[in-house]
Amino acid sequence: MANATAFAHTNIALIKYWGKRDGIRAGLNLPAVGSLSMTLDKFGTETTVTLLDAATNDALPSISARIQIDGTPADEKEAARVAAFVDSIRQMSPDSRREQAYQVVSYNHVPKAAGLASSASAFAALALASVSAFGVSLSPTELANLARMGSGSAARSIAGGFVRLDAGLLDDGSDCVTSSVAVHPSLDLHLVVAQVQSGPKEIGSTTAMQHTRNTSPFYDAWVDTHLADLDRATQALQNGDFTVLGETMEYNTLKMHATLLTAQPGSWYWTPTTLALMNAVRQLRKTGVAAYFTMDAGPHVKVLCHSVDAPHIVQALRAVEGVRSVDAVGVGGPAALRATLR
Ligand code: 2P0
Repeated sequence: MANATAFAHTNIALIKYWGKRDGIRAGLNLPAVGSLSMTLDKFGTETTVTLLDAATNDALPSISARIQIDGTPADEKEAARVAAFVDSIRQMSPDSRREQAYQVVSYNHVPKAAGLASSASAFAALALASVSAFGVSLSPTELANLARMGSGSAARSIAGGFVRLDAGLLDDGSDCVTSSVAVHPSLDLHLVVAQVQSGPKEIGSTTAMQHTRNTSPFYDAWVDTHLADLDRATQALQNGDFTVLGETMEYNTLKMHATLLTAQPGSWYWTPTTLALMNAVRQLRKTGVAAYFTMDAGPHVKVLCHSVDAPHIVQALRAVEGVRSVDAVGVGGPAALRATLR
């Protein structure tokens, strides 16, 4: 048996991916809009892909038994999604591994399916572990494209640091690529992540963004105004303009959530605690603390700030009723292999 283990950090979009474009080849999972993210040092996913000999494979009762997430067999839907992704990589193997059975064992160091972007780190780690186990050699750009086919946000968890994903225009996806954004040295950025008490989310982001696209009258405006946000935020990151970065980030997340609120039927990921946290951040700003919020497909609130302000912000957000935990998180590095035994 051979195995490969990879770790990928999760990332949070400062400028959001929300909506897919139809390509001739829908399997490419091409976004309708670009995005810009910060990789998080504390959170991520570790995934091991093990190639199985025939006897071990025969002893495993089902596809779910071959795909384990956080110590338990994946449910059927998750297992099918993971297996389809790994199968597509296995087919690229240069040798007899094209036929080989495998097992996937994955641990999330981030709350799964609750809006903290575990699918980003999950598919980035899975892509890297799979190409290594099956002997497929890819450039970092090709690896990011591959990860995107598993989950759009996963493309941004390959390179580490601050990553921009351009949507591109071509149907073959060849201009939908990631690039690293060099952050101005004066911006020592942290993200304060306030987790709100909640269960698994009711609508997955893939379903929610399709529903929005199909039914919200605001969706076209979201797409039409998005590139201006992406360019403004990218330049602010490069120029060290924290105010422009923060304001653009907040504006962009509120627009994203507005498309979901105005879908038919409308929906929202926020709880009363989410709103209380948004108010708390605006209150902090009134007292001179540079802090801006963003929310993804879940109720949690992430606050962009300078590292020097993080402890004060953590303390303020811990006092908000309904908050489960608050962590200050720095900038994470690239996805990397942990071990490859042959
Ligand atoms: C993002 N989100 O840019 C946005 C903001 C959620 C809100 O990427 O369908 O799980 O697998 O490509 O990557 C979540 O969507 O969607 C996401 P798929 P994904 O981080």
